[in-house]
Amino acid sequence: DVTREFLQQLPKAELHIHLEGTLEPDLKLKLAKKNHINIGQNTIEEVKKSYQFDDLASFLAVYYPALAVLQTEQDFYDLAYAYLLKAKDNHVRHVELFFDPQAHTSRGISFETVINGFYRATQDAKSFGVDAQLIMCFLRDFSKESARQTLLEAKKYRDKILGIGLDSDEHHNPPMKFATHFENAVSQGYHITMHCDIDQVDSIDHIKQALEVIGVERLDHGTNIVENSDLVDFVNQKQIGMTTCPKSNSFVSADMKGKEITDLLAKGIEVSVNSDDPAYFGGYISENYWALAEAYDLSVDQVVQIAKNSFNSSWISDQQKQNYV
Ligand code: ES4
Ligand code: ZN
Repeated sequence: DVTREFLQQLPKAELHIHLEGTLEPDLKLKLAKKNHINIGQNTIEEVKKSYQFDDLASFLAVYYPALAVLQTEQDFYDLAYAYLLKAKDNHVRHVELFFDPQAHTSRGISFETVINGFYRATQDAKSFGVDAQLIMCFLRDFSKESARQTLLEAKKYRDKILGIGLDSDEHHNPPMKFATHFENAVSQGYHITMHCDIDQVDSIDHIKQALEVIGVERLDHGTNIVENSDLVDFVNQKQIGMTTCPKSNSFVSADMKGKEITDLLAKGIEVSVNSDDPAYFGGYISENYWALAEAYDLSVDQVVQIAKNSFNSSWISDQQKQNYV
């Protein structure tokens, strides 16, 4: 039977998690105090009470301002290191971590401070068996010019960044806004992926742009493809990985989209299960597997397939994949 324990011990890859979304209330308060930043709350209970959101926009309005507590390279290190210990606990063998440099450079923190802190933590995680890589995301509600500058700044750290993604507020910010930057990223040898969040006003259009024009290798969320059988066929044939996040879905919409996730899985699509912003959405990766498995009565074969998909759609080398699948 599929139990919480089984899911925790199952070796997994995590492909959709935002480092900024792993900032737990206790570290948030600790950093606020150290850096003399007033975040409006003084206790863990107050911080948790401020987590009131029911859609993407209301979530992001809570999420981004609080990042002000991150100031020094050590702060970024501590944030990533705390997550990587949790990854180890969850038997995550390989993780591809999103980070949002513009959420920090826009408030006067240097790109160098951010990347050096995060990268050093990924190197230290090797000692306890977690292989960690970084995916730099553009904030899609920022300008094209800001994204261009961010990609330029990343050049100096090319060997420390595995891929480029796109996140934040999707409404009125279609993939095509950043098409030239993704083309540039591919020419620099980065892998590419992007968020196509659930139930957006223009979900199908955005997914088409991401898949057919920009040529992403994965879709983050993207479950609205179920509305369009041509897109389902496309994703299946091209083996596009889909990184789904059940607990996140439950927060920003009415349900975890388990029907969509299990339908796509049954069709043979490389669906994985991930935690998105676990400090905000109530659980790390094993809890996301459990939420889906419990609600949809998944079999051992199904959850093992999801874990295999997570390695297969990851950007580790084919040789490294042999160790896991
Ligand atoms: C995010 Cl749930 C979600 N959607 C888009 N961008 C994000 N960044 C962090 N969490
Ligand atoms: Zn996400």
